[in-house]
Amino acid sequence: MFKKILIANRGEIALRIQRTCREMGISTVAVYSTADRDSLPVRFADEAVCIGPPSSKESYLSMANIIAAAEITGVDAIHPGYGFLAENAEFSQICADHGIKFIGPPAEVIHMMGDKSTAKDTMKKAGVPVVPGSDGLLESLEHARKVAKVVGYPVLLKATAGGGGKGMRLVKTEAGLEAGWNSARTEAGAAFGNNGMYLEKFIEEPRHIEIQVISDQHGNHIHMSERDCTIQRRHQKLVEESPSPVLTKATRKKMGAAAVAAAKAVNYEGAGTVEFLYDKHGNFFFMEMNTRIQVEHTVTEEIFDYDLIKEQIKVAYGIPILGIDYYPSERHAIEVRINAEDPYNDFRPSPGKIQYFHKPGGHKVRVDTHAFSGYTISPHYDSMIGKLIVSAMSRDEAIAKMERALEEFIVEGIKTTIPFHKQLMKDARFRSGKFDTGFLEDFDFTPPEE
Ligand code: MV4
Repeated sequence: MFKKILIANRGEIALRIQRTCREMGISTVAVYSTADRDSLPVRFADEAVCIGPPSSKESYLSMANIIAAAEITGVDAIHPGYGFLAENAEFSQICADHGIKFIGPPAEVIHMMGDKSTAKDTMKKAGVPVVPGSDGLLESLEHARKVAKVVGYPVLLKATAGGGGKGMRLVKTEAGLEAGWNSARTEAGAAFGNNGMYLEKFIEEPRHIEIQVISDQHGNHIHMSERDCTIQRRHQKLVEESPSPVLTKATRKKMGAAAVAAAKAVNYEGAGTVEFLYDKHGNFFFMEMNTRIQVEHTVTEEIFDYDLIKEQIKVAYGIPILGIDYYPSERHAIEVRINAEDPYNDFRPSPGKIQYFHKPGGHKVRVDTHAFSGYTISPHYDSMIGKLIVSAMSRDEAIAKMERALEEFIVEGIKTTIPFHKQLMKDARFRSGKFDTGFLEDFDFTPPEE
């Protein structure tokens, strides 16, 4: 097994990866910016190397600084976590060139999935359902007009370098196509230095359902069921659960098989997530594939009692996943993201010092966080400060447990999303399980009475 792993990340995920390494007897190297000098991942690491000032660009995104830290400490592998360099094909390649195992897929796979139009074409060829639209990139406005006429309005123009909603335009009628084309292309060019566009029929009131896959280096690919991430705001997930309240056994089976076909088609390696749009008629379509461990991997861990980071490390070392047979779990897990944001002021970031921090506990209540009493949330990084995950034998029981756990969660000194999640757990529509990605657009964000 690897002897030493460098964790090229910070916050809760750095701590999460470190915990598994320790349990596996693997020594850990933390890298940190000067803003994170007093953080828990630095304190608990076997070795820690400062890689720069608070700005991400000069620290957690600096490939030169991270590779230098890896060389100095003599690590066998680098775990990138999520965000930062996790889906950077060049970084995966540089690690390989330095004889350091990148815990994730090879550069070519990351690169291919990062180009959304190419990824979609590859999936279509592999027999994975895709949304009707253009084959490959659009050559001109005229080309877009022709394809839109065939699939029918409304249509979505999407940037091939996009994902997460940037460079995306909804076009309701032919009259709006030219304006949408021009503005999406300009936005994509400025944001990504790539203005390639493709077009799809717009799926109305969809859900976001994704499948966890794991692939080893020997051509074995398995899936670990779905996560429903329909509750999002401006493409930021706030709640994730498994199983999805709407999937039938038959659709779950088909979606799992499609995700495995997707992984096979690209010779995938490591843990990955295949995202699908799920429409109101029960059809599903490939959206994109994330080539990293995701924030919400914990939901899958809780329903299967299975350590996904451990599995990532094992397959990265070359251990096969053969002999594993997954039966559907009987548990229901829900995760809420605890962000340092004011939910009653447009989710505005609320950095600062946490005066008092108390985590909930009890049976099947998990809190993944790097925060503690006296910790200061830096304005330089993501506002997610932790995740609260509960599981039970039914969705209703999981909601009841989540409500109870949220009542025990105390964070003083900064604003957090906790009061919003408390409201959400009481919401009739949320409890019914019948909602789509527009759910939060209609949500009543009136602050609760104290
Ligand atoms: C769509 C769609 C409807 N129809 N594609 C949003 C980000 C990017 N990953 C793709 N997205 C969407 N693609 C078609 N053909 C609706 C969305 C979408 C969305 C998807 C998942 C979760 C939340 C969303 C919020 C708005 C739009």
